[in-house]
This record gives sequence, structure tokens and C-alpha cells, in this order.
Amino acid sequence: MANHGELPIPIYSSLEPVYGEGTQLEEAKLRFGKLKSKFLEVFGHPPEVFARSPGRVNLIGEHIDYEGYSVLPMAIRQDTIVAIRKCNKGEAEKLIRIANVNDKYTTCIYPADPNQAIDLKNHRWGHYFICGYKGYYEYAKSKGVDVGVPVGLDVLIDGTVPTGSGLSSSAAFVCSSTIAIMAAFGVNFPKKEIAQVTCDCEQHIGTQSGGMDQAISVMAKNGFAELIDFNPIRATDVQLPPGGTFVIAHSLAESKKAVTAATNYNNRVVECRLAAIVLGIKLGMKSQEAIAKVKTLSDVEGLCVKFAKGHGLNDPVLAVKEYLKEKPYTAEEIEKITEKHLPSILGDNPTSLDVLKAAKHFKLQQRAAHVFSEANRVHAFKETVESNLSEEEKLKKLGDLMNDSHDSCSVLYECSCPELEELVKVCRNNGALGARLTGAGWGGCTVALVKESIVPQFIANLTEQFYKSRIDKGMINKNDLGLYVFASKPSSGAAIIKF
Ligand code: NG1
Ligand code: MG
Repeated sequence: MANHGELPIPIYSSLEPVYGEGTQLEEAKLRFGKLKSKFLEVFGHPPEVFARSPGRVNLIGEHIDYEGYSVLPMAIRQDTIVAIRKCNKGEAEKLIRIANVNDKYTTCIYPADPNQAIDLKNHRWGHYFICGYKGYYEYAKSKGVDVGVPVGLDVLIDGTVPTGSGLSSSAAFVCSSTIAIMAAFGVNFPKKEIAQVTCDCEQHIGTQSGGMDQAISVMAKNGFAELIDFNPIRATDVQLPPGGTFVIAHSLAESKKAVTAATNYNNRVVECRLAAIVLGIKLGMKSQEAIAKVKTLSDVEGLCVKFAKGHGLNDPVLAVKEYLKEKPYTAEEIEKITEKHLPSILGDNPTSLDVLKAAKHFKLQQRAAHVFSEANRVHAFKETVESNLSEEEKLKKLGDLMNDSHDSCSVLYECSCPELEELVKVCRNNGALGARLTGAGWGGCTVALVKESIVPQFIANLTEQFYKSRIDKGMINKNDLGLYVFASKPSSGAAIIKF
């Protein structure tokens, strides 16, 4: 199967290659038309070029990308479009002006300075564009591209990926921004490199995220889910069985990842790191040099498997159960094992220090057991898709894996929430072969595998059993239901559009 990461971002002169035909194309034409006229209205010039990048739904492999393990997402049709124009030298001041078609987002203005720091204490929506801006300069410099003196940029954004939903509106925004900036400067690079740059530069927002979202947003291919591997980033097409459909449903709890990072997302990254180091030591690593190199659980998987093999098994979780205690660890307990202070282990990284400040204890056994078992489920998912099983059997097995993934996220990783639990239950009660939270969790969406033939009834039942009471309470508008619950096919990845 093809690895298309070597190719540059496609450049199109029409919308059909991205949006196909029918209503989707008509909607896209309207969106681009509006973008053009609003750009002209706001900035007094038309845009030079557009870039778009989609959101994604992760089918399986949650909270393991930052541990170095493969994940299996697919792009959705909702995307972010960036219209951009590079200002001429001497024209106005050197500013980056970022406007949005949605009035909810007021225009953000930043200096045209790639070295500016992002003010994490004052979160603004425009920060995501600046991540891409900094990323472009860092990368271009590393490639020896003559970046010249910074010039002003006029930018207009139109995003349809719901925010805080676990569908990666952030990566859609960062990737489309980075690609638009590249297009404005007339350069293009292989997709796998852009996937890496955007992964690195989104970290400027303060989450120690992995690279799944950017990789799928940049490298997705219409009609396929992708197995994404890391170090180096690689995408392999996965053709899903035809009789199943993925239905995405929003729990209506918003996941505010950027502001809760210290207790949620980054906390788990730190717990995994500490679990890996403790496992390494318990499994015989002695030199400080070797221990200092342990960053993720994948770094000690070999040692864990070696231990398991000594007991006639192959499963690294065996070592986790043997060497990490179930009760949470205190910082002092970990420092005793590592003979080092936690801040120095974590490299005095400010976002990790925030985690240490906020944490009461560390659940090392549970987090490591989740990561190793989830990594296995991703491969089992791909093997099932490619197996000779009947379609019926395949769908059943994929559903089981999704259910196991959710239960592990919920119980071991504790990244679910009451609304997600309720929605997963409603999905399972209404014929889903499998249902799970998707994305970081703590709110946002579920994804359910449903037989194609029952999709309309399934959505009707979800509406009745989950959304109706919430519509009655005024949490959402009945007419907007289609934004919160919908079936999705695998869509295409990032593109540059020049009319
Ligand atoms: P969401 O919450 O959908 O943005 C986050 C991370 C991913 C991955 C998932 C959990 C970012 C940009 N993305 O996704 O890298 O770790 O959580 O599997 O933070
Ligand atoms: Mg995100």
C-alpha cells in the first residue's frame, strides 16, 4: 500500500478535486465565494491563495501517539480554510492581521516577527495561526530557504470543524495556516515533513501533543483511513469494510484542552514518562545515560517484552503489572526509585513543571497498561481489516476492539467524562457494533461503528435518547442537530487552492 508522504501538498485550480460533486461542492463554492468577498471587504485586496486542511476522527489508538505508537484515524469533511495575502514591502505596517468569517472570533493582530513568544497566559484564537507562522520560519531556516525580511500577512479564516470536540479543529487550523503561509511564500515541501513541522509547532500552544492530528490532516487520502506511524511519520492506506459506517456524535461537553493541560493532557504525558523510567530501572537499566534517554513507553517496550517472554508470553502489560504498583505513586516514591528530583528528570520544561505543581499523585501502572494494550489494539484493528474473515465477522471484531479501547480510556486512562459515558452507552444500546470516545476525551465526541443499513434509525434513536432532553433544556438548537451527530466517510487531506 502506498505511502504518499513523499509527495508535496497538491495545488488545485478548482474545488472539485477536494470537494467532489453534489451538495458538498455547492456548499464549498458558496464558502469560497464568501471568503473572497469578505477578504476584499476587510483588507481592501483579494486573497492570493487558499489552503485547506481537514479535521479527523480517530478510529482507534488513543493517547498513544505521543508515546511513539501507531494510530488509526481518518479525515472528516469538516475543515479549516485559510485565505491569505502577503503584503508588499513598505505597504502598511508589518503586521499579521487574522480575521474570521465567524463574528464570534474578533480579529487578532500580531507583529510580523517569527521569534515572538506566544502568550500562553492569555489564550487567543489567533495563537494557532502564529504556531504555524513560527513553524514555517523554523522549518524554512532549517532547510536553508532564504526567508528574507518578515512582511505583513492578511489572513481570513473559515473553520467548520467544531471546536473542543475531539475532532481536531486545532490541527486543521494549524496545518491550513502553515500550508497557506508556505503557499504565500511560494514554497512547498513533502507532506511527511509538513506533518512533522505542524506537529512540532502546535506544541507552542502548550500541550505536549503527539503527531496524529497533523499527520492525518496533511496526509489523508479520500476513501481511506490511515495507519499513522511515527519516528519517522508515515501513512499507510487502510480500506475499511464497506458494510460499516462511522457515526460521530458530540457529548456536548466541551473539552478545553489548552486550558486544562496541567491536570489532563500534559499530566498523562508526564505520567507515561515517569512510568517508562521506573519500568526501565526495575527491568535492569543501570547507567544514568541510558535512563536519561527514556522518554516514552515505547523506549522500554523491548525490556518489558523480554520479561514477558521469560514467562512464555509476549505481552508487555505483564511487566507493568509485575513492576508498577496499582496504588498511585507519590512524587517522593518516584524520586526514591530514580534517585533524582522530578523537575530535573522532566528537563525543567515549564509545562511539565505545571503538571508537577498540580498533581497529587501519579498512576503509573494504569497509564502504562492502557498505552501498551491500546497499541496492540491498533494492530489488531488493521489486521482484522486485512483478514479473510467474512464482512460480518470483521465488523463485529472491529466493534469489540473499539469497545475495549473505550473501556481502557475510561477506566485506566481516566480521560472520559459522565456525558461521554452516557453517550457511549446509548450508542451501544442502539445497535452500535462498537462505540468509544475519540480524541483526547474529557468531553467532545464519540465515534460508533454502525451497520450502514441502520444508520438513519441509529441517528434517530440517539436524537431521541440523548439530544432531545438537551434541546429541551436549550443547550443546542434543534436545527443544528446535524452539526452534532453525523455519519462520516474518509475524506481527503490538505490542499492548496489557487483560482
Ligand atoms: P485532540 O484532543 O483531538 O486535539 C489530542 C492530541 C493528539 C492525541 C489525542 C489523543 C493535540 C493537537 N492532539 O487530540 O495528538 O494525543 O489527543 O489520542 O493535542
Ligand atoms: Mg486539538
